[in-house]
Amino acid sequence: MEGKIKDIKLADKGQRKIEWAREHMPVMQALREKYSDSNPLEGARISGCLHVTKETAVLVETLVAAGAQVAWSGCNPLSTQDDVAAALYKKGVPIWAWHGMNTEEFYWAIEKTIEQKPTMTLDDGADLIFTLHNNHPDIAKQVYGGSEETTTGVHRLRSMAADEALLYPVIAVNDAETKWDFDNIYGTGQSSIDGILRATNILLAGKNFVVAGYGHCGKGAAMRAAGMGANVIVTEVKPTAALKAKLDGYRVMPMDKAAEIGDVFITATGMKDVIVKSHFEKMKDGAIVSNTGHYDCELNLNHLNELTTDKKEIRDNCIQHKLKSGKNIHLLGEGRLVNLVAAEGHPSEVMDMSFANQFMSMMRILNSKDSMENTVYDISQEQDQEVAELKLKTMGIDIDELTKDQLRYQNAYNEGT
Ligand code: RBV
Repeated sequence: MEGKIKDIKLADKGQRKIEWAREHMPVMQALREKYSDSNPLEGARISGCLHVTKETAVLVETLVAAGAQVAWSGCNPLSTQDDVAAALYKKGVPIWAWHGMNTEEFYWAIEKTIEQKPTMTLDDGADLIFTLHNNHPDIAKQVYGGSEETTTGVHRLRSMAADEALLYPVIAVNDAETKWDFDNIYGTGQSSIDGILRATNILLAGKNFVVAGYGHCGKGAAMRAAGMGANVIVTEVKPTAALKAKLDGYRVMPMDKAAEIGDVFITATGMKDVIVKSHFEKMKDGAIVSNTGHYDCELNLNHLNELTTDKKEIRDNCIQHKLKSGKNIHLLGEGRLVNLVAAEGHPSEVMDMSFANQFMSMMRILNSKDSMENTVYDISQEQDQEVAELKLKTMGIDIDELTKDQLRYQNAYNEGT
């Protein structure tokens, strides 16, 4: 069997987790039922680089049920759930992923998935696409297309497309309404708070909770922290986003000021060096710092380490840094995605829609590969509405439909008062 995981003995536990996720992902179940007889992905070789979670396992199962040949690696060294990886391996999925892999092992795992010479790629953060482009342009040129799950990845791929550096078309799953309005807001919001609480068990009510970045993810974290009684402070660089945060009822100020009064910090910007030495120096004794952005560069950990005289693990995923000044700062999840490192990532119900978009993107690439150009494509309006409609249906919710007369009115320009 091809692959490398931590421990096959964890497979049964992983299997139970996957069953739980499946029950909470009815759209994925509907897709599986629809396509498992006709096998429309027959002959497709899909290499995936995406967090190995119970939800991802449901996506993998669905791709396999539709006929695809799949090879998988994780997209973050600390997000792999070893029991889920073991369950996938036991089912016969070639998978190279374990919790705590180092950087060299991380890229080795991606290389292993490239050995199957993929016809399609499925990324979260674009590390697989980059590795293919940098190390195997010959294989990349044969790839029909790929999809990208997250904001950071899409951002970089759009830069590549602008430089005409893309060797195959990519679909920006992240930018779908049924992805970022749900996964990024409600998924990140809940799971990031979940991660912070599992790592600290602090009371959020009454705390100053600093959110850096008020995009979809920051908005979700702010909303959920406020809902638990925290005083939310937002830091931003974009005027419109700062204004939205202010009108949503939060305090807005520069990080220099927020650093002095924050009890808990979470970065959600996609930018590096959001919290640096001068901020760590200003923080209160006992401050808690975390990140929910894709890469671990938002908190400058070199700076934190330079200020540190002693470190100890206080709880799982919570390291106490004793600073030269005598203060303590607590770092959660090594500055990596706190929701996936200290908790289990986004809940299944939102991943249901994100991964339905992933599945449909694979189908779209296979069906339209001959007409697609080497650029970044958005998900179509039709697909967005289809996913939302399916989700509503599984929730037992009916909605209204426009009448013929209303449809006519919608496009008329000659009717006034
Ligand atoms: N994410 N996946 C999960 N439970 O499988 N949780 C979060 C899961 C994805 C999410 O879609 C986001 O865009 C990405 O992780 C960030 O790397």
